Amino acid sequence: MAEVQTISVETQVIQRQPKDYKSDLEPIWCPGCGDYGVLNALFKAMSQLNLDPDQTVLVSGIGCSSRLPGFVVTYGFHGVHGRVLPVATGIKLANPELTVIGVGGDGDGYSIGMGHFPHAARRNIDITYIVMNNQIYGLTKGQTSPTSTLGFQTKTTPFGSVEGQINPLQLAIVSGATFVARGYSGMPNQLAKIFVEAIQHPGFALVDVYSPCVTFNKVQTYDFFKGRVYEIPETHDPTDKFAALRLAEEEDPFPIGILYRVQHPTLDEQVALLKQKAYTPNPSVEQLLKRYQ
Ligand SMILES: Cc1ncc(C[n+]2csc(CCOP(=O)(O)OP(=O)(O)O)c2C)c(N)n1
Ligand code: SF4
Repeated sequence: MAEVQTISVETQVIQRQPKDYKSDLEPIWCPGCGDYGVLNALFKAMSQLNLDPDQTVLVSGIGCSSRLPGFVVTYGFHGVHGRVLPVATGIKLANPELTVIGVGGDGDGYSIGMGHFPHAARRNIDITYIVMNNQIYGLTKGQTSPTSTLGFQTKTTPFGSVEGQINPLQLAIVSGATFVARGYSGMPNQLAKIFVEAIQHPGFALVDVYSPCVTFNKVQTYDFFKGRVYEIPETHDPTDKFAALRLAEEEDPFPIGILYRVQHPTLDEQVALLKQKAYTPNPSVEQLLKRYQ
């Protein structure tokens, strides 16, 4: 009998640093834009998780914030306005091994993209969705968004907005999202920690980040948030849906951290099971027809 030889192959684990995720493209956001804080926190989180750029995809829509994938050395998909979630869902279903992170603005996600938001949440697709919420449309030079406050004045609402705000955190929770958090780009270390948890979470993870637009939003500025944000205390039970909804209702001060986190089967897991159930090797015509009887 031939002798079995074992060959040991040493695999070297490369620890990537935050700077290793930076692409050659320099961000062209306005100096002081909150999106820089989001990008830097994401670099830190990716480094902590040692994400493999070849196995990671960033998907965005259109807006200042949606430029973000270009600044990171992962795969990227800069799509069309409001379509982050369907594109991200398609990528994850086609290749469940990938880490898929959607990014964009409040206009992109909660206005034109709103039709997709509750459905991605209820399907519990295993993706992370980071919304850079500056409570205004930045790229198109400052119109109201669904998170703009009542009475908010812009060039197109000179007498103040007469439309109420949506609450994306509550909407995500009641729609079935299994991880819901709020971050603030002025608290970058805490934001990086939230990103780490969100990316690791199996299921739909929303991180809504207050990310000030220093050029067009003269109300929700860094000064405004000073003293108006607080870290959610450890005594909060993130599995308690009603406690999470109450926290999401709070304003001034605004709670920052993980509001809600539960575990449910993900869409990609369910689709994999469905494939097993539906698979019949070399089915006969009779077997196929039987399914439709
Ligand atoms: C189908 C379509 N409608 C409208 C636009 C114009 N548009 C581009 S970005 C944008 C909103 C940007 O605001 P937001 O998504 O909040 O991102 P921000 O620029 O503030 O980061 C709009 C309305 C577009 N590009 N495509
Ligand atoms: S317009 Fe606002 S959102 Fe856009 S880059 Fe400038 S500060 Fe950022």
